[in-house]
Amino acid sequence: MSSKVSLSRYLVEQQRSKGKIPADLRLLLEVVARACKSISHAVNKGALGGVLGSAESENVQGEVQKKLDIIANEVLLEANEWGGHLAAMASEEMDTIHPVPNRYPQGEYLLLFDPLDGSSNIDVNVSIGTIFSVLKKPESSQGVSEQDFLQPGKQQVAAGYCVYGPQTTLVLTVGDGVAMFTLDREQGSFVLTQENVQVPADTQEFAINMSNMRHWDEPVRRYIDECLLGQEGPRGKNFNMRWIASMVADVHRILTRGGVFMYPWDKREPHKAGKLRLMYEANPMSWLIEQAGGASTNGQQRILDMQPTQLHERVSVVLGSRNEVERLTQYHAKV
Ligand code: P6P
Repeated sequence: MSSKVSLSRYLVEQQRSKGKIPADLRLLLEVVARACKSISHAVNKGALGGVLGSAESENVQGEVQKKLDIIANEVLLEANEWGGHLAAMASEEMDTIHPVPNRYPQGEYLLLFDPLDGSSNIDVNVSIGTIFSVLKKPESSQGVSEQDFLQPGKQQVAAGYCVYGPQTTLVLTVGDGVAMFTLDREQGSFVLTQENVQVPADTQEFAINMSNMRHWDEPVRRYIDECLLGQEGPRGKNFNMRWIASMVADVHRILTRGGVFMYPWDKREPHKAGKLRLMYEANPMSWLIEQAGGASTNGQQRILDMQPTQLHERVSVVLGSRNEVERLTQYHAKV
């Protein structure tokens, strides 16, 4: 029987034999993984744990918070603030950054997260997840400020998510490809179940919220119209559609079997670049997709090259199978 490789062993090998990550980053990722296990446990309790439903509060995005949004955020804060690896954290659920309290040693990393993405699915038992991104604090910086977080996604040193679905699966990159770890609940540890994940360059599956069709820009309308025309149309093949309304679940499907995911700008709120957040949704997901051979843009520009101006800024997202993303970019260029 082939010996199981645990997340800990994978990270030690990334540190020791590949020199990809320093010990401090390895230890940070171990802590994040343990926090995701705790969140998975809370999610799996569902109604039995009294954790479903609204928290009767709003986050910085003006969205109603679910009880589990707040629980997940607290788990990540408490797990990560004492270890000495971080200078500060930032979360979709918090207005400003959370510096590590002075009573703990300060580290050189910055951790950003969406503690529970897709939370509209919590009460209906559909897959949700935690998304995380790790940056290095600029060495020139004294103390830590929001400005330290405003780095392009290509500066990330680690990125990943944990999807809480039929399995709890942690998906991670430290710049050496993408690896997937499934939670072995009997052992209580994440076990390597796939590495060197590759997104097929072509696909016949798109993911978009079709109810917004009348609000899209012309290039997106053209792309989807052509997909819907199927093999009789200009694409010469039929397409399938999926929309889970949980980015983690949609991206996990694309990493597993290909596809293209779109949440484009639309004219409902023209002042907003898009719905999804750049720093802790689009950037980590874009690095994972690129590390797996896919592509990720805002329709025109590579997302990982974008220079953030605000911690919670939003962005349009087109990511997945490289040839489909490039087709959409061409359609935008022709406008
Ligand atoms: P809509 C979840 O709230 C989220 O941020 C992403 O996970 C998901 O892809 C998207 O919003 C769903 O948005 O408008 O379809 O509900």
